[in-house]
Amino acid sequence: MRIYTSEVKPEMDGEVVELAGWVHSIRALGKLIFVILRDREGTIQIVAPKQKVGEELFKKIKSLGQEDVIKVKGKVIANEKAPGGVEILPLEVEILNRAVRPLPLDPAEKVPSELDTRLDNRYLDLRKPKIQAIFKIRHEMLKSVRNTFYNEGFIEVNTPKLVVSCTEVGTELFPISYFDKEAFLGQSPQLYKQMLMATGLDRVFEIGPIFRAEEHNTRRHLNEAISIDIEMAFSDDKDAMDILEKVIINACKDVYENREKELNLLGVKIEVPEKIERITYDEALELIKNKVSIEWGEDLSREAEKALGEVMGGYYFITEWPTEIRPFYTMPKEDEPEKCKAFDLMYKDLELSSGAQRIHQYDLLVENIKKKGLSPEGFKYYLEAFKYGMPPHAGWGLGADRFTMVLTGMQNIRECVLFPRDRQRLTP
Ligand code: AMO
Repeated sequence: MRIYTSEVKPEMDGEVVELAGWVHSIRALGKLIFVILRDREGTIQIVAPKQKVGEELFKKIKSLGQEDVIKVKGKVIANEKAPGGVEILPLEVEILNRAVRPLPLDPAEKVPSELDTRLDNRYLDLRKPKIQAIFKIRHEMLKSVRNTFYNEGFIEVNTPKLVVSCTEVGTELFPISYFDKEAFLGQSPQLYKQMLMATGLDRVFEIGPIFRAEEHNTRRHLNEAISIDIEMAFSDDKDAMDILEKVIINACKDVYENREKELNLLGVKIEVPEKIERITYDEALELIKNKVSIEWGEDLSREAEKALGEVMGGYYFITEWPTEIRPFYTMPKEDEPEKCKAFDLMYKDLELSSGAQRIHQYDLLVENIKKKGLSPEGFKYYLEAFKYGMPPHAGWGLGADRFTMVLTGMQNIRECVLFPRDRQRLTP
């Protein structure tokens, strides 16, 4: 049975094992060949002395080149001098497939490549242990997030991505032709997750793509991103923040505890917060007033986010935003309607999540849609759900790609997506 390179231990000295993977590197020194075999879990040294493996097998091994795919049956040899204290003496080698050389990029990373070249040849780039580490951490985070949702009684749902109306003001939609109708790619599951609150499903979550026709090219924006979304009934903004806090803390803890190897490969030290501080929008303006001046009611500029990130460090919430600059579905505060029950979760200067308690009253919602210059007619089916018994509810959307950036210490969001979509890139 095939095992991973990481499973081969010095204690197994003398045992015969079966391994499969790629030729990471090969070195022939006269009558001795060293092959480094790489699989998902690491690398191992295969040592083939001509005298021991015989003429035929020696010739076969000598014919190998970088990134050929091979299967090896061999004897485990404990050797203190070998990397990992163990090496393999090959008994049988099967060449499963040859790689064309020269390679467009070097997975052994002896020759570094630019991000664009790496993304053009992503399947090769993804063979690098460091790059795989990013996706193993991303996987650990998603697993942890799902576990927290299961433990908190959330039901996983999937909502349509082919839609007719917009949800998030300020972001552009991708139009598509849908037979004889105009349709768009969904920019957020917002309307659907809210409609589900009228069903009694009570607490739902969805992990799925959001599409945003952002024109600008930044290190934190994609045109297709993965959003972790929740909606919870009989709840307010504080309840939603409590769940988000648990999701973040548990994910940090799980990555810290289960992905030490990957974090070390990336040279990242992870912060596991005990609690996430909550400051109001007013307090945020106060904290940065000596560096950046923001008029009350304006959104935070990039400079303001940077200044605030320096003061706050780590994770923090900004609450009680001006109602004017939040989406139509956001619940205003009862006592100060110019402020609303919306929040953002930040990591330093990076926005990771937005959420709010929502308006659950039909009339108020229609009024707000009109106030934002939108047409209630465009929201007909959504609005219907508010007529026949809609409970109070709240929720949020957390950017999975941005959260991965934080957990892996990456500075560019493209590093955290297998095949990123940005202003210039639609392939591979
Ligand atoms: P918002 O538009 O703030 O809120 O999006 C929520 C989170 O999704 C991530 N995100 C993105 N990540 C990468 N590239 C993008 N272009 C991009 N756009 C958004 C961010 C962001 O914080 N409906 C609300 C959520 C809610 O209230 O439940 C919404 O979509 O991390």
